[in-house]
Amino acid sequence: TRTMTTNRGALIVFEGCDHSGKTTQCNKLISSMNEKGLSVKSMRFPDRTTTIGQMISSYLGNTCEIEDHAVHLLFSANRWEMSEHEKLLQSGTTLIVDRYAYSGVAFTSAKQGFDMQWCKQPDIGLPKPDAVIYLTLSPEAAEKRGTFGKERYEKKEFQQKVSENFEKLKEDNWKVIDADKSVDDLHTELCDIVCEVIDAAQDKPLEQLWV
Ligand code: NYM
Repeated sequence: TRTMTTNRGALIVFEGCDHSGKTTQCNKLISSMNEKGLSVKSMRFPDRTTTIGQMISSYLGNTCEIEDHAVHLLFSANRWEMSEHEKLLQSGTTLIVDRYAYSGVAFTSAKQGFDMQWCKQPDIGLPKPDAVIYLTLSPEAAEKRGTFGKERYEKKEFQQKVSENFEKLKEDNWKVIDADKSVDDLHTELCDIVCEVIDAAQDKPLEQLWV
């Protein structure tokens, strides 16, 4: 006899440099998938609504200083405190996530004296994304989209190091997408990819990150 099981949802992460359109595209995906009646939920990291998230937000806004190792661990802790969302995945909800552990590693290891292996350590064992959609944009194209904001890390040289680090983190679950196109064209492209990922994830067990 066949037991009735609900197909699990997919864990889909968006990464990319500033101005690549991650947040815009995540929001558009959520609304169009909701319209289709699919069960989806958005998440973003850092999640600034928790106690840990508020500390991170003050750090990013330069209203407080936190030692570099310590803040790296806070970003990771902020993901672990959301890991109960694995239950949502198992019950059939797809999660669209704006940044994840890859940002954690790419940003911290852009600082002096941090090696990538150390940076990965605290996130080992988190739910592993079924796909990482990495939006790329040349520095020239990014610049046309506006100036950097006032938050920590929003400097051209630092961002350059960050994108080099993202390149080193690519694994076979990554899909590299050129973001230098209109919002609507990119959205159409991403809808197709996301649907494929959801289909493919259904019968696969959820894995653990960097294990
Ligand atoms: N960031 C984000 C990190 O340094 N480590 C992390 O683990 C994560 C998830 O926070 N410049 C950095 C990247 C961004 C900043 O992100 C805030 P956003 O998407 O602008 O709110």
